[in-house]
Amino acid sequence: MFDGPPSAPSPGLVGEALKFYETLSKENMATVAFAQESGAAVGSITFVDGGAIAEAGSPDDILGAPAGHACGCFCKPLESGSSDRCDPMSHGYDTGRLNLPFVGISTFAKAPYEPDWTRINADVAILGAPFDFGTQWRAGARFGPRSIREASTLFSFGHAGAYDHEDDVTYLADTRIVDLGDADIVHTDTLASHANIEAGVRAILGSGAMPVVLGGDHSVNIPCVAAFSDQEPIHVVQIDAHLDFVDERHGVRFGHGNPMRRAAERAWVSGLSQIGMRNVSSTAKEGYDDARRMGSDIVSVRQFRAMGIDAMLDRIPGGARYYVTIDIDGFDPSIAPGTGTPSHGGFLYYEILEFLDGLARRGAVVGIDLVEVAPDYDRSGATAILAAQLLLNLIGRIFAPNRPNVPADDGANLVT
Ligand SMILES: [Mn+2]
Repeated sequence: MFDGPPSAPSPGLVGEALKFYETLSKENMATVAFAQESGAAVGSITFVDGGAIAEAGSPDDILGAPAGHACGCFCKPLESGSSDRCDPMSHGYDTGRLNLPFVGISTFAKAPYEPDWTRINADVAILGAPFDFGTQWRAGARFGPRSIREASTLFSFGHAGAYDHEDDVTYLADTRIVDLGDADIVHTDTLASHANIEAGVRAILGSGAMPVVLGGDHSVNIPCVAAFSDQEPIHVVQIDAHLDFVDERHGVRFGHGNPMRRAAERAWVSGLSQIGMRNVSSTAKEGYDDARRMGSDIVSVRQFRAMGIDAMLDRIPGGARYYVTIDIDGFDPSIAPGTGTPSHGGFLYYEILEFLDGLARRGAVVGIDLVEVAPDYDRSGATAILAAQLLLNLIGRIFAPNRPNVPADDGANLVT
């Protein structure tokens, strides 16, 4: 059957399509535009009360923008991108495909897929790190990136941005996101897998985009932070139920209990704010002693709530370059059960969104990872939806006008 806009129009195609749409749309008024992959339009059809008129026209006449993107959509291309890549937020309700969230390929936020890591041209680049050999209890975070991408389509209706009525701001309207796919993972080989993740993050940083890495277990933070070795110093802000500050156990130094220790050792990490630690099963006492000695500020969920978000923000150096690492188990298992090591007494959504919103006003956010989503423990999908919702709302706020990541017209608040 006829399935969306034709990819190989022929002289008789408009007539064939007319017959099809006559049966489909007899009762309705509808406008249908056709284009071929080369970008040349072959015609448009307007139905009025069951009648049809076919007319020829140029792509711009018919679609308002060059057509024929690789993804098959009819949206406006990215301004600075090539003509084969599209701006997913430019989909309209009155032109082109409707492209509902459950339709199409699940890149993150249905953003363009960029498999060539030498051609990154965006504000934000998404990299999957489906690695979970670093876990010490339940594995499954290797399926985190796919689940977060799938969940993110829920928020990708294409309303030309995301209007927040409380803030009276349309977020994500001008933010260019690309999805690079996943770093290659070599089963049983942690260091090779981590090296591939590091190479991806380095490619993103080299392009000037902000990396957003989808884990994977928390060990993937180790190559992410390693990739900043030739950058200006970063302050690491961690949301997590666990301190992850183990130095070495049975020779293991790159598992998911080690990343904050490895980060604290890096010369380019100026400090750590570790938020959400609670209960048994976090790092042993010597880890806490080491963390404090190495400069960490450690705050539990109950301490965070008692002091409030503003006081928490005041404990973090102002005007710094922040690297944000979010372990989904920092949230309460009642809203995030899909993780390997859940721990009750965790955060709720708006506590963390408001905190991260404040952080994105306090300085530039230069990198993010979100880790430990293990979707098979949550058949509702709510954990992956939480991850996608938090990331999209955070990215929107980081790139909102006049934030430190986005220079004002006079460049006054540009953080370099
Ligand atoms: Mn962790």
